Amino acid sequence: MKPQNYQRTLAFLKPDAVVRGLMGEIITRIERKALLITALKLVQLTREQAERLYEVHRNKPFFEKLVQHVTSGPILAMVIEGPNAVQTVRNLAGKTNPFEAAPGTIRGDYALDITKNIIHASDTPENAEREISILFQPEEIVEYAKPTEQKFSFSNNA
Ligand code: FUP
Repeated sequence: MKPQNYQRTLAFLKPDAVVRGLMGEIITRIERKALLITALKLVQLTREQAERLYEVHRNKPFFEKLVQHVTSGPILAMVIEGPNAVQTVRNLAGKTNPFEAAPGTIRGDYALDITKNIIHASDTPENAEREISILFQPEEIVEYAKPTEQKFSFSNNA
């Protein structure tokens, strides 16, 4: 049974993380937290996808630089599920500005630059669904559970 607060979220590792060879380390942190990755792919974002992902920031001074960065190379996009997955992944990511992000968080440990801040993570369940639909087809998301969450049936006919 999935708990009531079970959610899914969208995260992606930005090109700075991919080209620095940090994909494995960051995926490990997500897995260590016992979250479930239900979709994962390397994507070259189009400008249109990047603009849609960051549309709330369209009028901000950093928008162009941000779009340039996330389209500068591949991103690793993933759907992540678990209890309070939206906030849980944001907690793993840390504060937006790496200068303020605590050591132990992904941004706190790996980033120095606010644009190249390693990871994007949706900020609400509604935005997660919107962002997932920009990056994934429904059939790319796989439904499964970890062995510890599965129910096992035992035969007692022996
Ligand atoms: P977050 O949800 O932590 O990714 O933060 P925001 O939605 O506020 O910002 C989205 C992205 O815009 C950040 F990942 C980095 C970039 N950004 C800047 O480059 N400069 C800023 O002053 C704020 C955000």
